[in-house]
Amino acid sequence: MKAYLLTCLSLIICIQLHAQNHEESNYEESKVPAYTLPDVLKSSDNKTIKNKKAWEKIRRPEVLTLFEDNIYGQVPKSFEDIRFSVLSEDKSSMNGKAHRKDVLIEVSNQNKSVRINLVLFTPNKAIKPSPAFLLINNRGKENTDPSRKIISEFWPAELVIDAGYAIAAFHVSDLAPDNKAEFMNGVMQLYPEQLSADNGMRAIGAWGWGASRVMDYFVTDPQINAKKVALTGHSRGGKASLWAAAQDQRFAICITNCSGSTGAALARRQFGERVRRINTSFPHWFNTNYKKFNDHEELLPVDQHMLISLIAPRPVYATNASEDLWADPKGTFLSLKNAEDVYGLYGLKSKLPEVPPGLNYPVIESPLAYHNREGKHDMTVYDWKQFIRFADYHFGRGK
Ligand code: GTR
Repeated sequence: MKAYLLTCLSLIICIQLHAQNHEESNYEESKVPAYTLPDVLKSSDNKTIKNKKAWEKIRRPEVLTLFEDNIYGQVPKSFEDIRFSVLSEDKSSMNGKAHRKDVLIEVSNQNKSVRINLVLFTPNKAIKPSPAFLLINNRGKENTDPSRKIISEFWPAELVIDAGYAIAAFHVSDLAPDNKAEFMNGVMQLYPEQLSADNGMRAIGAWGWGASRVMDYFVTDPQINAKKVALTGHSRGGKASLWAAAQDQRFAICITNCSGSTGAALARRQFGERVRRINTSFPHWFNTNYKKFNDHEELLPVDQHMLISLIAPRPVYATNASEDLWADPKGTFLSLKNAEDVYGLYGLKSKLPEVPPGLNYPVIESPLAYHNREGKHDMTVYDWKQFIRFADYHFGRGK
């Protein structure tokens, strides 16, 4: 009887919680609260930033620290050792079109090490080092199958190779397993002090850190043009791609696909997934300080347009999908729009329209690019085709 009552009680609590979660999320534009974004071009001592020199010297470092302290956590820069080894390779994979290398990247610090397994294909038709796409893979490893027995739309490697790019991927679990009980069993072991710091690194930071270690490898590989690497990620991987590109200026392009809350979408709109929700469902993604902003997005000293601004003058492409209101398509577009001023300091003019473009209407020939694809929360061949066009344009490979 007691057990029965307990089961009933927990069921009622579950139903209530679910209803609450649902209520918590707003999907109506008319219910978006009035908000004022923090001014990306106003320094902490209230000076207006008027040129790129002042941006780079004063404001950019300030904004980077605000994101570290309040959201993503510190990014450890040093380690004792890094080693690269090619575990296996196939010079004529994809029917002779590509050279595959399985690269092991081993990083050690404080007597601990982490092993990043990189899957890499380079185009055999290349006569020069190839520009590359790197994916932070947050889905199953089968999506980046090195044997190409499984071909996934999430990582259409053949398409990218045909376009003349190298394509690479690593899996987030190599850096930090994606759950609150195990995320510390990876990079965090190399930096144990991070765990107790309120602004310590967490899973998203660890995945971004991994992307930088792959870049450390790219600069040593003569088949790769490390000056032309586009970092991509979907959803939680897209949050990590933005943070990694903000931190590591060696990434020439950043692509963030359906990244939503604490990715490319503005927090202050409180549309779709909110800060409390993300911190509750995924307490291991962001630092401890971020929890202070549960239900208080308006108190954040930053908003996500400032994360995009940190990537300037490098091109950023953000996307959404029409059925993915959880990731706030309009808030993503507005985030890009509000980063335009910083790109302007570099003399770069965004071609984004004043209001979000229609569905399947990519705006590509712009340092700040955007599309809202018809369909679900996903990364598809349609998305990748636009990413290739974007890279072609910015890397001067356009026809
Ligand atoms: C959702 C989460 C989003 C997004 C997504 C994903 O459950 O609420 O922030 O990251 O997962 O990664 O697919």
